[in-house]
Amino acid sequence: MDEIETPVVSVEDVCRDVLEKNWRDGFTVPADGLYPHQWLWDSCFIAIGLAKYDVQRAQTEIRSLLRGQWSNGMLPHMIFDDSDAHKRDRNIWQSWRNPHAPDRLSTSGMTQPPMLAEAVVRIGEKLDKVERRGWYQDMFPALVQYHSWLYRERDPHDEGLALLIHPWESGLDNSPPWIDQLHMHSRPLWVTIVEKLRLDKVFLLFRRDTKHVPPGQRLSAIDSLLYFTVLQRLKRKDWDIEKILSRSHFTLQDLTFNCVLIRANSHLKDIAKFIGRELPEDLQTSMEKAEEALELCWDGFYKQYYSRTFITRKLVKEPSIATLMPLYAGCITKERAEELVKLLSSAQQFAGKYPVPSVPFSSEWYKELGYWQGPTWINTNWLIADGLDRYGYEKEAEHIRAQSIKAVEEHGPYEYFSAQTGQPAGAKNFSWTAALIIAMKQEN
Ligand code: 2M8
Repeated sequence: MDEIETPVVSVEDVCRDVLEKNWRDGFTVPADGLYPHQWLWDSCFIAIGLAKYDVQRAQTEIRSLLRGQWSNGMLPHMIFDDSDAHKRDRNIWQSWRNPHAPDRLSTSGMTQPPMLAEAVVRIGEKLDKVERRGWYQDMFPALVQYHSWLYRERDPHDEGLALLIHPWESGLDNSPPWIDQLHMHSRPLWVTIVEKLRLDKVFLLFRRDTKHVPPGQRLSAIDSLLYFTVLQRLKRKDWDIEKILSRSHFTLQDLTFNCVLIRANSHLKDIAKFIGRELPEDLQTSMEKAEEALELCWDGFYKQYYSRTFITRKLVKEPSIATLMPLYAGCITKERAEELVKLLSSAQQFAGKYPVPSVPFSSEWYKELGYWQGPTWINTNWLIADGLDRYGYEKEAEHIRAQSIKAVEEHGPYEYFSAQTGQPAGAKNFSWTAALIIAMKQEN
C-alpha cells in the first residue's frame, strides 16, 4: 500500500498562517483575544516581517497605524477596535479629552518605542527606486511630525533624551527599572489598604491578560493596579503633557526607547536624503544632541547603560536587556560595543541556551517566565541581532537568530520563551514573533 505523504510544514508556513489569522481588515492584532486592538511597535515589527513576502500588506499595516496619529504629531501606542465589545477599553482611556486626538477613532493617550522609521525603511528596501520614492514621500510628513513631537513634548530641557510618562510607553512594561521607580513614586494609600486586606486578588476579575495567560507569567495584581492608577492620573490631566509634568515625578528617560529613537532618527535622515527634502532645523539639532546624550546613560563603574530619571537625573541602576540596546542605536564606539558583547557572552548575564533574557540571570529580579523580567522575547532579539551585525559581530547575531528560530520551531510563535529551556509562555500565536521569525529566517 502506498504511504500517504504528510506535507512538511515549515516554520515560515506556521508563522504566515498566524499572521493570516490575526489579520483584521487592514492591520494585525498582536494576539487573538488577549490583544484585540492595534499596537504601535507591534505593527512595525509585523510590517518588517510582512515586507519579506507581501510588501503591499506591510504598507497597509503601516498606513493603518497612521490613522491614529494625533494633530500634534503623537503616534498613540494603541488604536482601539471600534466595536461595542470594546467600549470599556475606549472609556478607560478617553482619548477624546485631548483636542489633538483624532475625531473618528479612539486611541490611547501615550506612545511606544518609535519603530516607525525602521518599518518604513524595511518596506522601502523591497520597492524599486520609483516606488520607494513615492512611499517615502507619503511617509515623510508623519515621521517628521512624530519625531518633532517627541523632542518638543518629551525633551523639555533639550537634553536629547525623550522622557516617558508610563511604563507601557517603554514596551517592556514591567522591566525592573520601571517597577523600581513605580514602587518609589506611585502608591496611593488605598492600594496599600487593598493589599493589606488582601483584596488585590479581586482585581484579577477585571484583567484580560490573566484570563488568557497564567497569572504567574504576568504582572502582580498590585503592580497592575498601580499601572492602572498612573493611567487614571494621566487621563485626569487630559493627556496634556504640560499638566502632567507640572505634577508627575514618575518619568523616566527610558534607555530602550531612546535607542530606538536614535536609530529611527538616522533612518529619517536617510529617507529625507533619498527624496531630497530638508528636516526642520530644530529637529536636526535635537537629533544631533540625542547621539551624544546616550553618554549620560553610561555608568563607567558597572560598565553598563541604564535608564535615567528625568527629575533627579540619576541612573536607575537596575540591569535589564535595555543595556544592550545601544548596539541597535548604532552610535556608540566600537569599544563600548565590545563591553556590551562581553555582557551578552557572560553566563551570569545574558548567555542562556535561548538568549537573550529580558533581565540578566544574575539579577535579583530574574524570573524564568516572568513577562519582561526574565524570558526571551523575539523583538528584542531582532533589535540586538541587527545592531550586532552593524558592529561586525555577525557570528553572535546569527546565534541569537538561530536560537530564536529553534524555539519557535520547537513550540510555535509564542509571546515569550524561557531563556534557559525554550519553554514557551504568554500568548500563543503571537504576531510579532511570527513576523520576525520570517524576517530572521531570511536574514540568517
Ligand atoms: C504589552 O503591553 C500592553 C500594554 O501596552 C499590555 O501589557 O497589555 C507589551 O508587551 C508591549 O510591548 C506590547 O506592545 C503589547 C501588545 O503586544 O503588550
